[in-house]
Amino acid sequence: MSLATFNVKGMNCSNCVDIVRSSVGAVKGVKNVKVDFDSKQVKVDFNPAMVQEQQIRDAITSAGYSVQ
Ligand SMILES: [Cu+2]
Repeated sequence: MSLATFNVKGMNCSNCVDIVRSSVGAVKGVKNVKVDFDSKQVKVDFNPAMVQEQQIRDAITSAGYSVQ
């Protein structure tokens, strides 16, 4: 398992948090997603044999948010 932290821009309410969490959680190979609204950090546990960090970034940007 790998852990990656993403700084996400554009989350401004709890609904955004839910959207980011479910979008990233739907990526195959992602095991756990923690979204911290205050720090705007998204911590993702994933299986590096199944998914790469770039695909997680893509899921966040596809949902309408940007990753720094
Ligand atoms: Cu929102």
